[in-house]
Amino acid sequence: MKEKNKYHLQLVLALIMALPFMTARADEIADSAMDKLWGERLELDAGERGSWFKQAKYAMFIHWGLYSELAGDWKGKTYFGIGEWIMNKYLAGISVDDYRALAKDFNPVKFDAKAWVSLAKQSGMKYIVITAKHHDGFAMYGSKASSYNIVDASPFKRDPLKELADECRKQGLGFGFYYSQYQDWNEKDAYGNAWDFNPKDAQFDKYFKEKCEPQVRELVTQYGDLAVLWFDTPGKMTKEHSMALVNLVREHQPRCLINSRIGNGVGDYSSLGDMEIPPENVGGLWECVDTTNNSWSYAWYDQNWKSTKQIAKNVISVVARGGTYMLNIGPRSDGSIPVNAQESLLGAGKWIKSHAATIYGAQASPWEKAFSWGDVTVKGNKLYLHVFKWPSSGKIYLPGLSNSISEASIIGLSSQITIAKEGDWTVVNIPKIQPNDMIPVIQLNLKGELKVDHGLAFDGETPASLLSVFSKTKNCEVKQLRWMEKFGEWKHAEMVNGWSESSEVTWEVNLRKPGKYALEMTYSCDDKADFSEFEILTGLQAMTIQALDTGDRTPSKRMFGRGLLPRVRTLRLGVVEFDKAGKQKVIFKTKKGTFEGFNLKALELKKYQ
Ligand code: FHN
Repeated sequence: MKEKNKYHLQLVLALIMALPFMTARADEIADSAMDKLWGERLELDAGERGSWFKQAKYAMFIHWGLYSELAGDWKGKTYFGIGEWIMNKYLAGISVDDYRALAKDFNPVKFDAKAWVSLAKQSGMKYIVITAKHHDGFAMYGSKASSYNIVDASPFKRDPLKELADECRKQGLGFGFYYSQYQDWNEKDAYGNAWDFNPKDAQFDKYFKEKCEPQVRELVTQYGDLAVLWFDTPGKMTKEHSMALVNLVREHQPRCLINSRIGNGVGDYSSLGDMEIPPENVGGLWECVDTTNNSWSYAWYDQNWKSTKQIAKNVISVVARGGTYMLNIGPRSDGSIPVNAQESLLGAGKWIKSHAATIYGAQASPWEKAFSWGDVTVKGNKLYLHVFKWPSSGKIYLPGLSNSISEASIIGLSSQITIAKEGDWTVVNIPKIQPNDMIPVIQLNLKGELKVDHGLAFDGETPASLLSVFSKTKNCEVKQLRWMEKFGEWKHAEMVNGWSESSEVTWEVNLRKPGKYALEMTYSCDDKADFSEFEILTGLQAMTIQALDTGDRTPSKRMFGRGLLPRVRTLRLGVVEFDKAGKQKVIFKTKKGTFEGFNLKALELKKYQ
């Protein structure tokens, strides 16, 4: 008994001694785990106020601030990742004094509100959201609430956001502000800066009342009608704080929409994770935010520009899942916009304008997921099949469509299209050679009310992804894994994990024709799960396969010593044979080994050739 008490005392003492370190660690985790700061994915709906948002579908996001001047470099060193975080201790860790000094040289002489708005407009975007204040705390507009702003602290002296707001109105685009309400690295009383300030001394309410609220009041009262107030990283904001901002916006801008990153579930629409295009249809009012390259703000080394086709595809994919795509540009500190971004945006804009009906106001695909050849949007009785990969067979197979088709055409072209029925499959016969359009769109006019069986299907010609999100799981679960390969640049994948000896994942797939097919697996795996065995039951087969280590790391240096860095790869598992068409089960079961550390993204059925 005595021994036990002594042991308890030692344990308590050890815990007390470890407490400061544990707390410091908790702070670090809190401000590094950006994805945790987003909050949960919510299904939100703004009712009638959201109707313009449902029509708009495509917007421009702009990250522009003092960080644009550094462009990813500090004192001769390049910090790879998202440029607007360069001040943070996870990148250069710049002191408040050193960072504030940047304002003296911020002089965007090439800034041209008219050209920026024209770019957005010609790109097919319907509104612009720009950083009024990012986490660095510097206001990019003339703020009376803090002299740390572009008019008072920089040689530029002008208010570029006023010029942009006016120009948007002139050119008929919506306008909105990004405002970082919780993190302000310039303020000791706000959150985020644990390298200059002690987070334990922060009096958040003081910062909130003296800077955050007054600045949001300026934004909602001095820039005319706003389409959107875009808040970010709500972290541990209380509901009272979130509501105070909501009320402020509502009082002065009753039609303005607020995104979910206001926190506490009080926004009008949901912002999914950064750079996240979901694999399944998502309900409610939502957006996907993404960038033209990798960093949000300008970074000199970041040349990973999305192509014209990639941008158009992303717009289509987001609309086909039911959302709005807000695509970011990072202008340089002189106000110029990188030409590569401009070219791709304008190219995509040209395509969007000539296919406007398939995007603006269009609804999500009734199949609720993409096909490997492309994706579908809907308007009234019209289906729009956007063909990303033109099938050389000259056939597109649509599963489970009950309607008959009164008219079929390729938008903007006079090519011949015929329709045939093969059981519950609709066969769209198209020219074997892709018409002269970056992404051709086939329009099908339907008779009667749209009715689709949206279950998984495999046409035997184009690959079918049996994604984990579309499976039924037993003794395991589908979870979204998020990781960054460069700081702040998020990757997302829904994976099955939490395996045990009795885990089972089942998909039901509608097969168009019997035959032999190749089966592949997309997964990630660490060395602990290396060699573990799984059984796949489908068609005439019972196949045993072995997982190979893909090189997953936990904790990973790239995740700042926390979290997992998955290395996703695709492995060809073998050949499977089906002796009949129609709905079949594909069952994936654990068999032998240590399964923890194995993440299954999808199985794929492909043509066996
Ligand atoms: O931390 C910010 C980041 O810098 C950028 O502004 C993105 C855009 O969605 N939001 C935060 C991270 O999610």
